[in-house]
Amino acid sequence: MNAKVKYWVEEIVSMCEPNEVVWITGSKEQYDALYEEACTNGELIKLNEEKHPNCYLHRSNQNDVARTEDKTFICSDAKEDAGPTNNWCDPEEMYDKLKKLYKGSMKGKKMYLIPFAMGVIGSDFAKYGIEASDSIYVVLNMEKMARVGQDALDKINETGQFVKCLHACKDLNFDDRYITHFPQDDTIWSINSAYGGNALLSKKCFALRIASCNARDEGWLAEHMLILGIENPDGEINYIAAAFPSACGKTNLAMLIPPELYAKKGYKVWCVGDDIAWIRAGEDGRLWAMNAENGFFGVAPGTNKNSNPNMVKTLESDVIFTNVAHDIDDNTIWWEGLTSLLESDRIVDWKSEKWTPNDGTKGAHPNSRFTVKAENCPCLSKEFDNPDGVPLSAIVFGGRRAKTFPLVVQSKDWEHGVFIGSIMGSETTAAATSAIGIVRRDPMAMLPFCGYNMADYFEHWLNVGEKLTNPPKIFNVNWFRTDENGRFIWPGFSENMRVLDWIIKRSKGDGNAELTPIGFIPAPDEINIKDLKNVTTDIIKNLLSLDNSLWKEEIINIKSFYDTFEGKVPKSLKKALLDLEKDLI
Ligand code: SAT
Ligand code: MN
Repeated sequence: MNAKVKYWVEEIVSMCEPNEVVWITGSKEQYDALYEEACTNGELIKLNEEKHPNCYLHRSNQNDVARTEDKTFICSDAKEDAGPTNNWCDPEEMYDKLKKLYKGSMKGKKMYLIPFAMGVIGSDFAKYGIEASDSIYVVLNMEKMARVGQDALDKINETGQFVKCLHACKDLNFDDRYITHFPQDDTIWSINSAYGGNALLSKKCFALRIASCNARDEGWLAEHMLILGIENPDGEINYIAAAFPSACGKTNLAMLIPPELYAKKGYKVWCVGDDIAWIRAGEDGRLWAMNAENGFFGVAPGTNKNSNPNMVKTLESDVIFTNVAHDIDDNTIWWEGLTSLLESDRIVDWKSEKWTPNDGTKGAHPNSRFTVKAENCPCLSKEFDNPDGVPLSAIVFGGRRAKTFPLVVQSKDWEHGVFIGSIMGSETTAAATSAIGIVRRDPMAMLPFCGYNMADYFEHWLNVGEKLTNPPKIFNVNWFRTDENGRFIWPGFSENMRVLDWIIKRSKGDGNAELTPIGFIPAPDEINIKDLKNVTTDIIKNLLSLDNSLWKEEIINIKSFYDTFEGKVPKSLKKALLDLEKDLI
């Protein structure tokens, strides 16, 4: 074993004092035994083998159902390096505090050591980590989400380079919950939570927070983005990476099935990833993107045959469901929106209590999730395992905005695209434990995930663009505009293909657009609405319109957000904001 690995393991073992240390090798026998143990101790419930082959239900502690951003810290040496959007603590102080919490925390328990790769093992893009955890649930989820096992460990032993991830459920005490990152040490310490983004440390903690710091130092981008490929009738595939905040439909968009109008002509959409893209400049002057993960940890409610038929197929077998409702009669699962009709009195809700749809509460937790390997997905891109990733034609930003942002807008150039990304805002969802439905600024959908000062992050984006001779075009979309009754105007889901079609056209220099204060907006007849019920040209015009008075309010809000960076926001972005203000008059 590499000396660095050995040293780290000795250190955490002597601190946590587990009864036993178990290396996860990736063997089927080992996983089978762990599933059996988890079913025996109640951590998992084995579901109906006929209806849900090899699927399991997990219920988390009721105080532990979403990411806890107020308990998430970036412990960089200097406070300024974490920036105003992150909680910061001095690294020594945090290490000292947490050492006391970890001390003896695994007494009587096993410590599992999970070696994993982010990205294709052996790729120049890939990075490696080891997560130590006292949770079988974490082991079994990690097996689906990352490339886990001996091959990853061999790479780590070769180089001695790995992100050191320590996770302990301890007693899930909310007051002593900490999700902490030490970028200067490539270290993550998480304690007292077993929830997804808090406990599957490969995901947001490593692949975004730590990786964004690595990316800053090494000249690439670690982004909260899906990646999809659109194949046209000639067989040409154009790739798009798109950033949306948690629970805004990234997974559905990544697995989109083109509406009949397009499908008949031979259009297809291929999914490369649904959450995390690592993006680098290629020698050809383009940007190349790779999915850092190996599986999907998606929001269950709302997923169904209409919203995401590919995901329904993906979920046919080999899934861990977390906090969904349980039909105890035939031992199957249910969530809001899965099927409409529910013969009930046989359902227990995510809290394991008897439940009917008339109870006025939710059967599945709004942030209930499924964990499944990407290989289950029927529309998985053939490039999924390509060690070079895929070349990007377009980058798309998007938030959940009832009023301000138009259906789609193209930035004037890369720099303006970075500006558009930096002023993103979105109404909050159940993915984090905070108030829901409030607009918060969420640049590049990275607000909770950027491991360093976001003003430096904007600068980094500008620098990356400067080196590209053939940069992707940058767009912003908003599927969520509502009418006076609060109903969504745009049908969304597969119909989003119509917007992506325009985006691809524009990335090739085709298509008509009008220059507005916030960028190029399609001429109304540029969005194909053929066969689309209830969407007229007038509705498209409305969806593409800008309300100057709302935008003026928006600018005040953006200004005060920029101000929180105390002068560090790059000059060119501040100028773009002033230009926007002027142009709106
Ligand atoms: O909980 S996760 O961070 O893994 C999912 C999400 O919030 O996007
Ligand atoms: Mn996400």
